[in-house]
Amino acid sequence: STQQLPRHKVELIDLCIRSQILKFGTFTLKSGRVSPYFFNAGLFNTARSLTCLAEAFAQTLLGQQDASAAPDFDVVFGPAYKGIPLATLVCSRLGALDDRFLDIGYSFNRKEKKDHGEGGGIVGYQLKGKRVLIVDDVITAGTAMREATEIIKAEGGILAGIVVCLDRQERTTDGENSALENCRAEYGVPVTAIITLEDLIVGVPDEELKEQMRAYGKRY
Ligand code: OMP
Repeated sequence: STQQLPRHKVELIDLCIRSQILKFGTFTLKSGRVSPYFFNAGLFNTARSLTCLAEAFAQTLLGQQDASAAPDFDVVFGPAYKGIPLATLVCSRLGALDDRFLDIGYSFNRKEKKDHGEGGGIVGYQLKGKRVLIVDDVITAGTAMREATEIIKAEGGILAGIVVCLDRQERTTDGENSALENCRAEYGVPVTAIITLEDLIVGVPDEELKEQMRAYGKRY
């Protein structure tokens, strides 16, 4: 049962099922793997779902910050496109919950570089010399995360941590570890997920779907 999961996880998983943010069927992923489930964060598109998501991100983040110290990051960075509303949401919610976060910034990259107006590849808080927390929707093979860390590096930012909404817990083709574990080892910063495939399997009520997800998790 879901009793073993913290409340913010249970509420998020329930919402994802109700709003079909979590879908079941046959989906080809960016990596080419064919999955029985897909998580579409673009469907966090109402006040109700954003409120639930903000709470889940904030609980996850506050749970890993030292309650008596200043935040260990200066900027929340969301990679375009799906990370953009996430960065805004997380930045705003942290500031509302805790005064110590009122001066953190948020920013995102442009997919197309702009050469007029203010120019530059980053919209929002500039990353140069700043400790940057990445927020994103899903980690599968870690390709999107690699791109995000390269943007931060190119802008002179210092990677401080990564939080994703869902860790699909997939191993890379050549190894034992998941993409998230590889990120942790390679970047040497805290890398966490609000929910994992394991959590989804606990939270999904349908036995047949649970079994399909378990089998997929075993294979990849
Ligand atoms: P990697 O770059 O392989 O880690 O895949 C992460 C990206 O895949 C996410 O940022 C999404 O764009 C997309 N994705 C989903 O949105 N939901 C899923 O359930 C699976 C994927 C995916 O293609 O792996």
